[in-house]
Amino acid sequence: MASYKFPDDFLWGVATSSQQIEGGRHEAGRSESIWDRFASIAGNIDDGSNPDVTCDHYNRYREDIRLMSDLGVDSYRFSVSWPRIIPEGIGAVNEKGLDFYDSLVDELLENNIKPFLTLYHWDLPQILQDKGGWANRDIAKSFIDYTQAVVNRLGDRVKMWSTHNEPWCITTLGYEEGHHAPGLKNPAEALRVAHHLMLSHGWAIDVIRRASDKSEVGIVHNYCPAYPHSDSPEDHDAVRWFDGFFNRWYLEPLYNGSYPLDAIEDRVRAGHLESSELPFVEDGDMDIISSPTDFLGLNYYSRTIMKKDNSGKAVAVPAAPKEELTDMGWEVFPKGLYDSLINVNEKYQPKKIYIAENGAAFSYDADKNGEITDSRRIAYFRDHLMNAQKAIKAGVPLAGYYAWSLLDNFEWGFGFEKRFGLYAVDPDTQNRTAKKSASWYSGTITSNSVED
Ligand code: GCO
Repeated sequence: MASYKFPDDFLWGVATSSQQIEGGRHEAGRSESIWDRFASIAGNIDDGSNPDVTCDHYNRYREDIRLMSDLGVDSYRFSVSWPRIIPEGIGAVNEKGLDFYDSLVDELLENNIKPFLTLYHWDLPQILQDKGGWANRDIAKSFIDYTQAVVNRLGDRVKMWSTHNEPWCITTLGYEEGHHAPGLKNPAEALRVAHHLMLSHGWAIDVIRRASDKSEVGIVHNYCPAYPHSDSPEDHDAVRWFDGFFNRWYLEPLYNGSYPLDAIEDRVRAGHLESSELPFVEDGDMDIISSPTDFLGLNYYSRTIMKKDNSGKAVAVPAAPKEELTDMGWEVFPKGLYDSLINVNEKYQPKKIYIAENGAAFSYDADKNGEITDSRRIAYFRDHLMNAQKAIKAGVPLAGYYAWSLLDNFEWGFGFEKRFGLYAVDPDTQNRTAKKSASWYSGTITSNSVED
């Protein structure tokens, strides 16, 4: 049995997001978010649920921090709900909304858990969506006022900051494909959204650094490695197309200060752009977007296999029947994490990388003794961590790992049907029940290693 040892200063954590676990929909002046609105429209959430209560973390955060302490985590990645902080989207700061995060951060620090704060994990105030949302460049400026309010209150104690979580999801799922809030299907507008998200990231960096000394600032991207279905030039070009659409559209502005030319041409061919001139880019934007960062947060779940169909369109190929799938239908492919880390490090040389999310949806019920033996989740974590450790050995500056997620929670359009948690949550009683993966993860943290 081989042991995969991690560096002594490696950060072990768990990750959540405000909209998915807080609830407290009407507490302390919180206004409506785009996900509250999206979930209120019949048919948008598979199980007909809504995020009004979710895991009631707003009221149970002390209990949840005790769970984190029991796990022995070094750090907790969470997000702040903009509708709590500036309910009108712009203007007055809601001090009571900040009070919640003030107490949360103090409780974390009292338990020796480093807060890793994401400013935007998808819950835009609806009132700003009514003004065009991220397609409106002014909203990017409003993000700075929101950032200033949060950093002013928490910047003395929070020293790990991510501006955004997964710009690709916000853009493509929310504004292009319509599966996520605000549920729009407008590819041309989606490109404006992507640009304004990245611009707001660039603007926010200095705001955070000025108000929170000795902080690390970065952004979190959900990286998906693509592999060709065959060795044909067509399938390799399908991989190029996907990588440009999913990864490089965000990482090249971030690290190279320019959009990938091949992906721009793809968008022109698709009719999403009239020409390779990007109308939403103003002078100086790309310098702002590529402002130096201290880390890249990388979320990894699975890979995609690509080919060209008969019409020449790049399409994803379903995983072979023999492959293991999670309840999300995603192939379990641990080597994809290694490949992702190597690819990103070779192409962009981030100062530091955190795996800001990695985990799997597998549904297990408790047995007659109340035990939840989620063996497939344990195997998923083990195999991905082995690949993460191999990447460190290969020279990748990987500094931490955040398991997604602490709790079974509101999985966006799937509602509560998809369970990613180390702890199960009973929706009626809100009782938390540790799954076997929780004790496994705790043992991994203690030993700072994984055994195959
Ligand atoms: C994401 C989001 C999380 C999801 C998780 C499982 O990566 O999509 O950051 O909010 O819940 O990844 O899909």
